[in-house]
Amino acid sequence: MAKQKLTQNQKRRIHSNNAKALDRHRRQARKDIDWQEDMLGDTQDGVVVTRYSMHADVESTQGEIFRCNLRRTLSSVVVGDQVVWRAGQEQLQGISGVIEAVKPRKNSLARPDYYDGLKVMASNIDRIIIVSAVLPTLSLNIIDRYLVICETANIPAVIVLNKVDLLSDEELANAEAQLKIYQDIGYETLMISAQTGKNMEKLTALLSHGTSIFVGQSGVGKSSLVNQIMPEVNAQIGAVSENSGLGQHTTTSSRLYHLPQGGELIDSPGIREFGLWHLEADQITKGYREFQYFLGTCKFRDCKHLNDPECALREAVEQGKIHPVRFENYHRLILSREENKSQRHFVE
Ligand SMILES: Nc1nc2c(ncn2[C@@H]2O[C@H](COP(=O)(O)OP(=O)(O)OP(=O)(O)O)[C@@H](O)[C@H]2O)c(=O)[nH]1
Ligand SMILES: [Mg+2]
Ligand SMILES: [Zn+2]
Repeated sequence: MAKQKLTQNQKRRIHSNNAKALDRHRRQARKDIDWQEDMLGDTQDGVVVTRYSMHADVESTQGEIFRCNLRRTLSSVVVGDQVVWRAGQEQLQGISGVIEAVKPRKNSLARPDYYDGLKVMASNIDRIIIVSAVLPTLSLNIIDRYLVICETANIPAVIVLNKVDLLSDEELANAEAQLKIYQDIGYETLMISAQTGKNMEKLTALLSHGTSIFVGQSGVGKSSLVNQIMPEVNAQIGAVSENSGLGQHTTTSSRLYHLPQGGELIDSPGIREFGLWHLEADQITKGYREFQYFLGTCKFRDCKHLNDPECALREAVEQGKIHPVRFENYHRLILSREENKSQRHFVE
C-alpha cells in the first residue's frame, strides 16, 4: 500500500515533538553542571557576544570572553543582551561561568519561527544594515520585509547593495534606479563590493558609533563584509550554490564584534524566509513609511487599498507620489501574510 502523505499539521507536530525531545536532552545535559554558590564569584556586568543553543559567550567589562551556562529560569538570552553573570572558580567542561539575569532591553529584533513562535534574534540595536546583493538576485520584496520590521521596531535602517563588481555599466544603472526608490523615501543606501572594497570607507564610517547589525539572505556577503572591515576576524564565508543560486547558510550564530574605529557590529546568519505573519495587517501598512501621509484619507475607513473607490493610496500611486513597486510589494506582503495565517497557527 502506498504510504499516506503527511498533512502540514502532522509534519508540524512531528517536528515540534522532535524539537521538544532535543530540548529536554539539552536541559539534561546542562544539568550536568550544577553551579554551587561557593563555586561562583561575585556578580558582574557583561554583554552577550554569541548565543549558541546551550550556552552563550559573555564579554566581561575588561573585554575577556567567558563561555557561560544560562540559568534555567531565563526565557531568552540573545546577542547584544546586557547581562549579569558570575565567573566560576574553575572551568568545568569548557564552561567558565553562568548568566544570572538579562537587563531590560532597549529594543529587539524578532522574527516569527515556523515551529517555535516568535524568536528574538538580537537586542539593543541602533541601526539595521539590510544587506542585499546582485547574487542571489536583488529582491526588493525582501528589502521591504526587512524595512517593515525596522519601522515596527523603530530602528533606523540602511540598505546596502553588495557585489556591485559583478555588474555591467547598464546593470549598475538599473540597480541605482532601484535603490533610488528607497532614497526618495528617506532611506540611506549604499552600493558596495566586499571584493574590490568599493565604498567600504562609507560603510565603515556609518558603523563607527552605536551597535549595527547585518541582516539579509544567506550568501549576500555579510561575513565577507565583516572580513573586509576586520581581516583579523577571519569569519567563515561560503560560496553561493551554482545549482540553486542560494547561499549555504554558512554563518550559524550571530556574533558581536567591536570595530577598531568605534562602534559594534553584529554579523547574523542568513534567513531563508523572513516572515511577517506575527504582525497585524495595519502594522505592515505602517511599515511603509511613505504611506503614512495618505492613510486615513481613503473614502472608506476599512479601505483595503485595492480596487476600493477613492483610495488615497492608489491615487497617490497614480500621481507618482508612491512608487508602484512598493505598492505592489505591499499587497504581496499582505497576501502572503494572510495565506500563512490560514495555514499556520503558531504560538506566540
Ligand atoms: N563577486 C563578489 N562576491 C562576493 C562579494 N561579497 C561576498 N561575495 C561572495 O559571496 C559568497 C557568500 O558570502 P558570505 O560572506 O559567506 O555571505 P553571508 O551573507 O555571510 O552568508 P550566510 O552566512 O550564509 O548568511 C562568497 O562566495 C563570497 O566570496 C562581492 O562583493 N563580490
Ligand atoms: Mg555569513
Ligand atoms: Zn485605500
